Amino acid sequence: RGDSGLSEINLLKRQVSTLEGQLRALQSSFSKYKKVIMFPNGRIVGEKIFMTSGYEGNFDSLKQRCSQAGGQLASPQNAAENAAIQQIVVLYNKLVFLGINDIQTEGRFKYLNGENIVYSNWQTREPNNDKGIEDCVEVYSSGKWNDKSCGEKRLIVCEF
Ligand code: 289
Ligand code: CA
Repeated sequence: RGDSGLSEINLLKRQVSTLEGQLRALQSSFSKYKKVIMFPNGRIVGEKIFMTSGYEGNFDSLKQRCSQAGGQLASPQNAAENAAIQQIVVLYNKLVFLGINDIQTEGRFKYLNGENIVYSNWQTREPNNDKGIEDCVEVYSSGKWNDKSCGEKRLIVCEF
């Protein structure tokens, strides 16, 4: 009984050490695949991944495409997330629309889930609802935000 208990422990030790080796190999291969997949169109910030496909369209079309892909239109909640989106704007030299708007109540900007925004990075004198038709939010190459007509075409950036 004593001997068989010991050999069972030794067997388990060998199995754990094999699994540890396999886990290390998986981790190193996953880290490489992450780099490949993120190059050059994706950015990782904490748990979030921002990604563009290069598609351009109006707000509704961008929103639909992100949701069809299982994500949502980029909705930065802090400066680091906004900086990641800004990098994509600069890389493509194209402005993007965020998953933020004040369609429901003028001047009250919300995420797509209806919650009030917790972070903003407005350009000076924005949002100005120019001509009374600006309910969506575009990001300039400076990372600053401008409210803009949702019918304009902008670069897609989804978050996953
Ligand atoms: O149609 C007006 C927009 O193109 C933008 O024009 C100016 O840059 C500013 O008035 C912006 O607020 C405005 O969205
Ligand atoms: Ca504006």
